[in-house]
Order: sequence, then structure tokens, then C-alpha cells
Amino acid sequence: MKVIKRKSFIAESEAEAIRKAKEEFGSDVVILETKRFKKGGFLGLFAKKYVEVIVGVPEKRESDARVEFLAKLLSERKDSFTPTLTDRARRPLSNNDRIEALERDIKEVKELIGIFLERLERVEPLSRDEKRFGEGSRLYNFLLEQEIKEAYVGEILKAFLEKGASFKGLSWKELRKEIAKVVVDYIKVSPIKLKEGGTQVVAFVGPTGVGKTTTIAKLAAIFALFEEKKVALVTADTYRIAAVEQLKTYAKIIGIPIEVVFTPQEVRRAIEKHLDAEIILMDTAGRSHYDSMKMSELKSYIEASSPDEVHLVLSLNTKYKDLEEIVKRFSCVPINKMVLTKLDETSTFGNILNLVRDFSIPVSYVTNGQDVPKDIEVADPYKLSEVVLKLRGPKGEVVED
Ligand SMILES: Nc1nc2c(ncn2[C@@H]2O[C@H](COP(=O)(O)OP(=O)(O)OP(=O)(O)O)[C@@H](O)[C@H]2O)c(=O)[nH]1
Ligand SMILES: [Mg+2]
Repeated sequence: MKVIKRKSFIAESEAEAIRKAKEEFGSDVVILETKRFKKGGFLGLFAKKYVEVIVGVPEKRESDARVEFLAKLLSERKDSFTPTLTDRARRPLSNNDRIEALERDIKEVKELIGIFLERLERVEPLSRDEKRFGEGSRLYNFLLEQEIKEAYVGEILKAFLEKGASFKGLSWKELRKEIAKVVVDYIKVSPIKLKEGGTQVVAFVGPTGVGKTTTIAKLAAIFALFEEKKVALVTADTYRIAAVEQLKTYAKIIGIPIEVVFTPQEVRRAIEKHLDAEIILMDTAGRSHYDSMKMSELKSYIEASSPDEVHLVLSLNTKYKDLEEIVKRFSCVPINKMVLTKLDETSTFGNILNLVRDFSIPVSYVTNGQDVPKDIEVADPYKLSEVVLKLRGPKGEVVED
């Protein structure tokens, strides 16, 4: 054992001196020498007895540091790794259940320890701080910087390690590619599905200014001009005159019909008028999700049109707390897909992952600019996971390091 520091502690008893030493250096200190002596008094009388203990601080072994790191990781991540433990703890259990649950928990913990020990064995030899865990630590911080929720960062790393993967020997880019392969499983997508011989009615809802009308114009152009489908537009976005004109202009350029409706009853009639279309795209006025009057008005429009799909349009340049609140409030209508807009106006894409994990709503399209019809893409889980990992830019272009 190598001692890296020595220090002397003086007290009235040996136990007291050792206590002081442990307080300063932790319980690993080793006693190197003990000396007793007297001090004070008069002519050798009444002198007080003292003990000097010289302790040594041993160098931390690599394995100790690893175990310490492991314990820290396990305690920090315990909620995200083993959510079932807390769920189970909530309901009353019979004795048999308890034993079974305990056995399961022990197995889980053993597995986790196994994974981490194996993983720690493979990392660079421990040196100092940041460098200690090589690219693993860099990756952990990088994922947090992308504003992925901490619990999901834990989940991703756990899934990566469970695949038997290692951080060692991979370049920073290769490592992110491997992580993208894990993230891809979380990103569910579902573009508009057209019916065989019927009309697919698709409504778009969302907060003000997120890009609903622009997205509809892009989709209308793609379906009508590129896919040669019969398209009709219905707009209930009559809150602003300019909004109606905006969509009318696009309809005229594309060469498709548009109905402007002012009441829920009119929506039904407008849809029935265009049942020969293969797809009807319906625009709605942007609503502040905190305005409950406007939200219930939106609900009656949606109920009246009974759409096959309702896409919630969300701008990715919104902070996650607000996105969460928007999804919750807009859930008063039956949302089944999400359009993510303005990817070109943000620099972190972790919210894509947070949204799909928190709400299990698939992404239909992503938009990345103002140009109609160019700046829209069908959501692709592989591309999106690479966007999250910064291997691709917001327009899907491969990023060269
Ligand atoms: N940078 C960028 N701008 C976009 C994108 N999509 C839409 N916009 C712009 O965002 C602004 C608002 O777009 P609209 O389509 O009018 O938004 P909306 O949701 O219909 O707005 P309201 O009807 O007022 O609720 C316009 O200036 C669009 O050009 C996008 O993907 N990227
Ligand atoms: Mg609009």
C-alpha cells in the first residue's frame, strides 16, 4: 500500500486523535505511529498526558474509485433505471409477492452492477476528473446539453450498455452514431395515410404562430402537385383576415379548392361538399392554450369535422415546460400525430425525444424553413435520431466534423 500523505494528530486519548484523523481524511487512514508524552505541570508534577498519532492516507486504488463511481451512478440513476421498484412499493403486497418482488429487485440490481462493472473495466485507466471516464462522461454531458431529460439520458446509456457496447475504441462521431441507433427506437413516426377510395380528413391544431397554415400549404402542394392527389382545403382560421388570404393565395397557386368556414356547422357542410377529394386539409386558428373559451371553440370545430387525423403542430423553438403544457391542454381534442416545426430556429433537438417519450404521440412531419413547399420532410426516425445527436443538421444534411 502506498501512503500519499502523513499527518500527526495530538489529543488527550488515542481514540480522540484517531477520530480527528478520520474526520479529516475519511475512514481509510492507517495508523503509522503512536507516541505518548506529558506536557505542562510543575517540576514534573501535574503534567497532562497526551497521545500523538501519526496517520498515513493511502493512495486510492483504481478499483475503489470505480466502486465509488458505480455506487454514485446507481444511487443517482436509481429512479430512471428501476421505475418498477417505486411502482411496486405503492401497492400492498402479500408475503409471497414481497419475496418475489425482492428477488426481482435484487436480480435487477445485480444485473445493473454487472453491466456497470463490465463497462468500467473497459474504460480508459482512471486518471482525473473529466478524463476519468473517457468519452462516456463527455457523452453524458453532451446528451444533457441537447436538453434531453436526465431520466432519458440514463435510459439511453443503460440501453447502450445493455447491448454489450463499450465507449472504448470509438471516435466521438462513431459513439454518437451508436447512441443514435438506441435513440431511433424511441422515435415513432406516422405520416398522413390516405384511404383507398375515400376521403382522409386531416385537421391541424396548435398554438399561435407555430406554422400551421404554412405546413398545410406545403402539404397541399406536395399532395396535389407531386403526388397528383385530389386535395381540398378548409379553413376555420378566420381570426385574422390575412390568415384567410394567406391560404387562399396558396390554394390559387396550387390550383385546389378552399372553403372558408365561420361556424362548426359550416365545417361539416364544407367537408361534405368535397368528399370527392382524396385528402381534405383543415386549418384552424392558433389558440392560446391558456384561453379555455377558445379551446372549447376549437373542440366544437374538431367534433363537427370528425377528422380521421388531428395533427398538433408544435414549434421546436419552444422551451420544454411550455411544450409539455401545450400538449396537455390541446389533448382536449383527440390528438394523434405531431408536426414539429422550425427545426431551423433552434440549436438543440432533445425535445423531439422528450416529446415522443413523454406523450407517445408519433411525429408526422418536420419543417425546417419558411419556403413552401420545399421546407418540409416526412418524419424519419433514423434522420431524426441523428439530428438529436447532431450528426445531421435541421435540414437533414449530414454534418461533417
Ligand atoms: N423558420 C421557420 N419559419 C416557419 C416555419 N414554419 C412556419 N414558419 C413561419 O412562421 C410564421 C407563422 O407561420 P403560420 O403558418 O402563419 O403559423 P400559424 O400557426 O398558422 O399561425 P396562426 O394561424 O396565427 O396561429 C410565418 O412567418 C412562417 O413563414 C419553419 O419551419 N421555419
Ligand atoms: Mg394560421
